[in-house]
Amino acid sequence: MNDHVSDPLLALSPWRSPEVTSWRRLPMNAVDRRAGAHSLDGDWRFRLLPAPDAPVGGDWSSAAVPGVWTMQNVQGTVDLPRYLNIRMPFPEFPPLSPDANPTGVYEREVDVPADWAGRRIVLQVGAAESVLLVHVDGRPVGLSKDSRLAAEFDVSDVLSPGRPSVVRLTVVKWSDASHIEDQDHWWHGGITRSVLLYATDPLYLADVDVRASAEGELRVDCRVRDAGGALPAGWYVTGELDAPDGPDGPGGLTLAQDAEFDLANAEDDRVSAFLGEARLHARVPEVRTWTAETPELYGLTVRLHRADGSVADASRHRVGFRDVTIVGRDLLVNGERIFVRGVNRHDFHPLTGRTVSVEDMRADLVLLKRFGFNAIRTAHYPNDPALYDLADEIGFYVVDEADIESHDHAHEIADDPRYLNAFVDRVSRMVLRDKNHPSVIVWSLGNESDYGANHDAAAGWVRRHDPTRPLQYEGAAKRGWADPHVASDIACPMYAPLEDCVAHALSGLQTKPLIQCEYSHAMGNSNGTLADHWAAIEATPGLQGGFIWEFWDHGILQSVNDGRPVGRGGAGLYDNGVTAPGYRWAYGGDFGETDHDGAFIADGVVLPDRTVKPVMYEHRELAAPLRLRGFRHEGLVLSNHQHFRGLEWLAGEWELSLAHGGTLTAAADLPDLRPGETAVVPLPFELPADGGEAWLTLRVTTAEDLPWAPRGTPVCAPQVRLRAAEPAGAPAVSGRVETDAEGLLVHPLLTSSPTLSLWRAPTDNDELGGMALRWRTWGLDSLVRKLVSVRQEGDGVTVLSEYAATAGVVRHRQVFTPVEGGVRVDEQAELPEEFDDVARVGTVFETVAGLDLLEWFGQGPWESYPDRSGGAPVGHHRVPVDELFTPYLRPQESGGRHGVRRFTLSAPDATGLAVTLDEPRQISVTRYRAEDLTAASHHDELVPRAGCVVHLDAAHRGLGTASCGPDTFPSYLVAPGVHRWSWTLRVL
Ligand code: IPT
Repeated sequence: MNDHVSDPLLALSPWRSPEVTSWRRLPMNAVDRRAGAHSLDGDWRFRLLPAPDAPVGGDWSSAAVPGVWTMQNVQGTVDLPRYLNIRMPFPEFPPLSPDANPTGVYEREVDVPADWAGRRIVLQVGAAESVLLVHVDGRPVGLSKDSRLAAEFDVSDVLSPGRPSVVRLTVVKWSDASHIEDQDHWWHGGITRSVLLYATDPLYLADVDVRASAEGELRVDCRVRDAGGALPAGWYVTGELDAPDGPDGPGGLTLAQDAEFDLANAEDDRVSAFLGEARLHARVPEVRTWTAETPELYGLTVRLHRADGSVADASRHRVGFRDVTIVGRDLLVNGERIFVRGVNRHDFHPLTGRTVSVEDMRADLVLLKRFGFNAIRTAHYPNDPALYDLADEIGFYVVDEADIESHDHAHEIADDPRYLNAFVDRVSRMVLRDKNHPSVIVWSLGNESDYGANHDAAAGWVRRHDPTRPLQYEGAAKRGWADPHVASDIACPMYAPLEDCVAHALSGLQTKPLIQCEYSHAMGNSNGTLADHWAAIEATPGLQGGFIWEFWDHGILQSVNDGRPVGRGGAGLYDNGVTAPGYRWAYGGDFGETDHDGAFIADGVVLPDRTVKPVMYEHRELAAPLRLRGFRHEGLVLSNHQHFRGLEWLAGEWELSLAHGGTLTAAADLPDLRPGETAVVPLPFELPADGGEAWLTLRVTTAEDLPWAPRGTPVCAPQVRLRAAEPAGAPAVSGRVETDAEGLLVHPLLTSSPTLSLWRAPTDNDELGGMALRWRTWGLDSLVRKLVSVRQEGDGVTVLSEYAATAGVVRHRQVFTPVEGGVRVDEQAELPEEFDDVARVGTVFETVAGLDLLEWFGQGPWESYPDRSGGAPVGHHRVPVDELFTPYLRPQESGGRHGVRRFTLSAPDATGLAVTLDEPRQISVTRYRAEDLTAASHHDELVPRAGCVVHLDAAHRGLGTASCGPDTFPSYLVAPGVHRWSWTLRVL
């Protein structure tokens, strides 16, 4: 095995040959062989070579399989994770790759169970990137590309039961295939999914294709093969269908072989006896249909019998009866127009890179389900096979995407005939693997690869093979959302401005459903205007939703000390998104790369440890299955906003929050409503005459234990205002206020007096959208205050000052008036016209240490901003100061609370301060100054201050999504001109 030149697998340099997609790889199929298989997972001998044709000399170390070597501290490994979005990590043009090409050689002894003698033995490698070469005892067995799908090889001839053999898997990192695996995530190298051996009878089920319609039609096509070539006479298949309640429940069926199909085959002289095809057929009475809301799964066992009736092979499937159709410009599931509340999901883990366990995937889906998501796009490649089982079971619509992204060389590759085979190979193998999953409702040809003949070829294959599902491809849709002649049945743009989507839907020209494949980029503190998007989607026929980009922040847990990924052992080193001292969430540039795309890899709705970002609460509310509206003071309108089910799975509790009173609760009886129905219910409370502003919330939870949520899990909290706030009278003047020589307020609880703030630590959107650059250019990050005058007027003090920036001067006035127990502050700032879009206009001050609890009346309890506040109901909230802040990977503006009317900051002995605002305002209370956050690139660099940094904003800019996509809407911008705000500070 040391003579590489004579090894045909190496001699042909397959890593430089896009035409070669595999050699001796078995056809992809949907027969699940995991049960009864012999796992080869565990530690393998490992060598990292500098190139695929380098000699395999020297010492072996060991590496975990599955696992990428870039995440393991394998002895001698110098190849670390690397993050680049679009640009390739090497300069070679397709199909070339660099000569310096890390190549992992994995080896281990394999003992085949003795009772496998005489059986057909198959080696399955779950996934390896990007070229896999397989040898057994030095003999070439096969090769495969297509890094996110399994490769199977028949090893019956090279493995003998009872005699140990050496299996070698050589994984070449860079190849022609890397150019079509240029997705926006970390580059790694290794084997990312399980390796196993399984055995079958020589007579075996080569594939099973299940079609199950919402009308209860079940058709199962079986492909039968024999290792000897010719099929033995007399074989037949049978099937058994268990109803969703299990094999002992009612409604099971026995499926017989379809004689008409056999007859048609027998009469068709193109069909030889060699072609083992059989069909099972049944019509299921009173079928329980599958939807994401009602994931009803039947169990199916297909058995292949020999002529004597004995079973040669069997295959288990779960069947969901459902239809997907496009009618006009609507995507329908079982005839109903659905909303797609989707997210893009990568296979990602902060300790393993790409290897995800079933428990990990279940945790992802359970979380998404709890936060109202009903759809996943498997960006940008077929995800781990278990993900689809879980989606079937928990209930998600899946857009299944092929592993094709040629971003950096998209235009060259889309029409390059050398890559034609690879495109068709990747798309067809995905379809062959995943076709039986009811969750998969749409196929996607890949991502960001321009549009060319190679796509049309793949589309042609899919349309012929699976006419039961629509097909989408953003690159094709780019040529025109209404163009009927492209390889996309859905207009699936990315980051399209909302107004363009609405205009298209209203234009009369729309021909296809409009479902954005990516929108609302979740990088850092983001997802502004999500509520506006959903208001428009729900109000505009032709718009059906989209997939938020994306689920994960792909931070890798890294030891700051040695700069290496921590790897599998790091489980206890993070909690609630925060890493232990000495560790951090690494992003692009943290592994010594000079060329990288920084924190653009951290753009998910969850932090790397799956801690939810505040946008998740917003999403949960926007997806509420139950809606609430006020009705002419006479009652409330409740509506069932689901597509397929009633409200029986939900329980409710009314909550009345009074601004000047407490919170009252009462049990809620939810009406019996079918989807789309509404009911008027009486007000559950007599509204007390006093108490001020009043809000009624319906706290909706799960009524029973569900596979994805225990009973009592919050589902939504729709809210209506029952009474507006009365304008407050001016408090009586009392006492005196003290200012210093600079006109700054002197107060025993403040360590830094209230001054004007126009700056926030730029969010990723502010930075990448160019706003932060403008603010810096204007000098808003380094305002210089100059006192103009201090005047004692009556009992108060009026302070005029100027805040000089590079590009203009902001005149500021503070009027301090002593009131009972404190001071009232009336402020005014005049922004010159040049400052036509600033981050905030407001007050900042700092408190003494020890005031560690924030209690407020306003929106909450989680973080909210002017254009991301839909999921934060108004009420009385209390949160420790240290928990107000969201640790976005790259430190930035965080911790804001919207619509706050008043708050207290207190010590455990209830002393502290109270602030009342003139109207609902944006505030934040954190341990960091904006400049602390601006200066840091990771959280481990931040030193929390002992006191609190408090911002009260007259106006605060929306967050938008400008790091990739539209900025916030004009109504959420902070305009120039005069801003006025008032607040009262009292000592508790
Ligand atoms: C789009 C990509 O499809 C996705 O992988 C990711 O990179 C996302 O953007 C941004 O995070 S492509 C972009 C050029 C619009």
